[in-house]
Amino acid sequence: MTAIASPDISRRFLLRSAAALGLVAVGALRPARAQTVKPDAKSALIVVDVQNCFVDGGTLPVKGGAEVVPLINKLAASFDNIVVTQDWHTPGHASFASSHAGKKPFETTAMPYGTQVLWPDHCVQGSDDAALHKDLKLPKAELIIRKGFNKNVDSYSAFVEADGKTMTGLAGYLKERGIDTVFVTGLATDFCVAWTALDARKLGFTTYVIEDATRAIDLNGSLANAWKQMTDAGVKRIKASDIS
Ligand code: VGL
Ligand code: ZN
Repeated sequence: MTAIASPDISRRFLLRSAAALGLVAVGALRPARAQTVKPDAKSALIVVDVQNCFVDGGTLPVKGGAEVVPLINKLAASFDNIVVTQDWHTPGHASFASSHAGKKPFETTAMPYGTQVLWPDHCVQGSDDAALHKDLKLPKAELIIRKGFNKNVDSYSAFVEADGKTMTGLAGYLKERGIDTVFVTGLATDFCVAWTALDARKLGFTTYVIEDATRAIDLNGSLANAWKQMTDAGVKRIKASDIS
């Protein structure tokens, strides 16, 4: 007898093939598991503004702000280079609503460098409010960048003040040390984290934001807007569990 498959066998074969194809199709629809990222000697963790002012009990509390602290402490073990930033305003700073007659916090005003959101008085230089969160444990951090200390100019970004031209020195520091990749964490996602990440991209760094190690203010859609701008600029949005 010649080896011709019986109709029964070929039907079973077809069914099995279809099932296999089905599985492949479902697999293709499932989002690809993000590859883990391994920070190397050219990577730096940037911990933005994890200060008393931005957690409960502070002057400009970010919802859930303190929740980033244990995660950042844990992430720090994966990095050789860690930079910390502090929002560090003069009394009577131009970003404070109290410095503008008739203005209330969370309104805006026109500054020579553009529209400025006006905040409650916060993170005044040398105050307990401006101190780093007491549970932040980053003994290896080698640099603290303070920003927003020019009375008439705000600085959400750790790289460039809000005038768009005054550099803080962070880019030079990182570049002189051969660092080409930054991982941004801290507070707040939609202001200082986003502006720092966007400037990092502009300055040529490969840039990640570790989303669950940030918390947002989310003022009038600012969070969605910040993620759109970051994604469009090539900032990579990852989770702490993506880091090996
Ligand atoms: C920040 C508002 C005002 C921040 C600083 O750290 O995101 N937000 N100053
Ligand atoms: Zn500020």
